[in-house]
Amino acid sequence: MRYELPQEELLYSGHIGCPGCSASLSMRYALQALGKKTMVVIPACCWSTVAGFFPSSSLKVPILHTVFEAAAITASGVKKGLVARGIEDIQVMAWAGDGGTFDIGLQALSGCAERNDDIIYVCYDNEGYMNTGIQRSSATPLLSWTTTTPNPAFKDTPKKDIMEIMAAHRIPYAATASPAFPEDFLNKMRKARETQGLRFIHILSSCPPGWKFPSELSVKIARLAVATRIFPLYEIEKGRKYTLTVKPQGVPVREYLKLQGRFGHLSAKEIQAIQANVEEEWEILMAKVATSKARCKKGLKKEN
Ligand SMILES: Cc1ncc(C[n+]2csc(CCOP(=O)(O)OP(=O)(O)O)c2C)c(N)n1
Ligand code: SF4
Repeated sequence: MRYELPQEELLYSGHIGCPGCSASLSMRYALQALGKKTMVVIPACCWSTVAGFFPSSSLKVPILHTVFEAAAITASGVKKGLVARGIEDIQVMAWAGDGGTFDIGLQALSGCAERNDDIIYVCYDNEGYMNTGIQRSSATPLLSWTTTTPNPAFKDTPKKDIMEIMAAHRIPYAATASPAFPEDFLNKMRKARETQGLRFIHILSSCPPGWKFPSELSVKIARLAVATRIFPLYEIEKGRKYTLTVKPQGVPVREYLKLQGRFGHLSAKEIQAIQANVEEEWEILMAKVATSKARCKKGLKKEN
């Protein structure tokens, strides 16, 4: 069956995102799923510029720009303000980079998650502070080059597991998504739209200048992140029920790494170590999926 994307475009063409920017493709899909009745809150990040400068805009829905650390709580305030005025049918979506989510916005996000504030929070994760010149964030993968982890001092700690942090808050819905899998992406955004409370979507956003690859490879690299199991596509409901939504092919990780200049220095031994790490993380995730299935069968899911 051929999958048809919704016709309505809420992102104008001609915006100033780099060619091949996955974060921009993701915004297009997110708004196609959520529709016109959406307000977007954007902290400092690449998307502050891609959204355009007042009075121009690259979006056909309202945007509120906010400070770097406050995407979640600003979105929450906007939602509460709308509800106080009797306007209940607007989705408020925070749209932040990994720097604004994994690092500086985490406290506000944790507060909103603990209160179960009624917003959709999307982190487009390009694994670095790209807008200010490709500095490392806590989402930058192990052994990656950035301008603050230069040769030979590459990143020496692993990527922070933001999905587990969100799961620990027992929020109603969390999911990973990729613009290379539009059907899965749109299904998750629609599911988020139909859910109440804090919904968190983590999108891996391939970034040609930051990851050092030609822009025409962006979707291929995003697809390989899933196929290699570096970025599995799954959902977590109420912090307990894990569901894999796309079965990865299990392509060797070197196929993903070799296309990106930020990993160009890796030795065969280091690639092997990354492969071993990916396999271990995959086993842990699969164990959670299997446990969820067993719990659901036993009817224990009501405990949640
Ligand atoms: C408190 C504060 N510190 C630093 C900055 C400068 N700044 C603006 S955008 C940015 C990087 C944002 O990185 P990320 O959230 O990952 O988004 P990306 O640029 O990668 O899209 C930084 C450091 C700021 N605006 N406010
Ligand atoms: S630097 Fe990366 S995230 Fe920023 S606009 Fe360009 S491609 Fe997109």
